[in-house]
Amino acid sequence: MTRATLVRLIAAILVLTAVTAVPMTQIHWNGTEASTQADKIDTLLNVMIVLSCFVFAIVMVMLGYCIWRYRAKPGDESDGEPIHGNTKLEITWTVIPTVIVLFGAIYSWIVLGDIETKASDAVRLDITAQQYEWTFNYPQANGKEVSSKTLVVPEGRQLEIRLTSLDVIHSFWVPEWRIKRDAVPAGPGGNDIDNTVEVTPDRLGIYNVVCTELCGFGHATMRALVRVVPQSEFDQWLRHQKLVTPQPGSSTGDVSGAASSGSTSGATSTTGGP
Ligand SMILES: [Cu+2]
Repeated sequence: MTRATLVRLIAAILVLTAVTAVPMTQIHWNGTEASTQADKIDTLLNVMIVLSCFVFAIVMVMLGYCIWRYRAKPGDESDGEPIHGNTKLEITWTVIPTVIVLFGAIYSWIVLGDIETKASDAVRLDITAQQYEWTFNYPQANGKEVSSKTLVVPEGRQLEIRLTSLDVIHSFWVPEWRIKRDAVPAGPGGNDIDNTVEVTPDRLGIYNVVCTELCGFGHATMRALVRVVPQSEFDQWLRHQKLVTPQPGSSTGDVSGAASSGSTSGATSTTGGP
C-alpha cells in the first residue's frame, strides 16, 4: 500500500465518521432534556455514538477497499495465497479495541457515580408497578402516605425513588429524564426486591411514565402522567391529598426503616448503566 493510498483511506474513514456521527449526535433521541442527569447521559451517548461511527467507518472503508483492490480477475477460480499472520496488525487490532472499551467503561463509571449522587433533601417516592398501571406513593412522617395515579413532583428537587412490582417485571422510564430502572416483583422468599433510583427533574411540564419492559398484553398502554411543578405548587398539591395507611404489598414500608435501607438497596439493581 502506497503512502498516498493510506492517506486516502484515512481521509475516507474520517469523512464517513463525520457523515454518520454528525446527524446522529444532533438528534435528541429521547426528547427534551428535563432532568439534571439528562445532559450527562446525552453527552455520554454522543461520545459513544462518535466512537461507534469511527469503528463503523474503519470497517466499511477497509471492507470496500479490500473488495475492490483484491478482486479476482474474470475467470480466475484459484484460491487466495495462504497468510501466516501479521503480529504487528494483530497487536494493533487488540490494543485499539481494548483502549476504546476501557475508555468507555471508565467514562460510564464516572457518569454513573455523578448521576447517582444522593442529595440530602431528596423527596422520597415509592412507585409500585402492576399489570398495567402505576401507583405513586409519597411516604409521610406520620407513617401514612399519599397515594396517587399521577406522578406530581417538584422542580429542582432530587427524587429518591423505590420501585416495586406486584406481579411481573416492569421498568420505570420517563424518556425526558433519561433515567430508566426495572421494577422487580417479590422473590421466592416473598420479600420485595427493592430497587432505588435517583433523578432530579429540572424542567416544568407534563411528561409520560412509560413501562419499558414488555410485561404482558397491556404493556403498550401502561403509562401515567408526570407533572413537574414548582415546589410551592407541589406542597399545596400534597396537602390536599388524602392520607392513607400503607397497603401491604405496596413498596412503602415504615418510613425510617425504608430510608435507612435505601442506601444499600442499590445493590439489587438489575440494570447496570444509564
Ligand atoms: Cu409493565
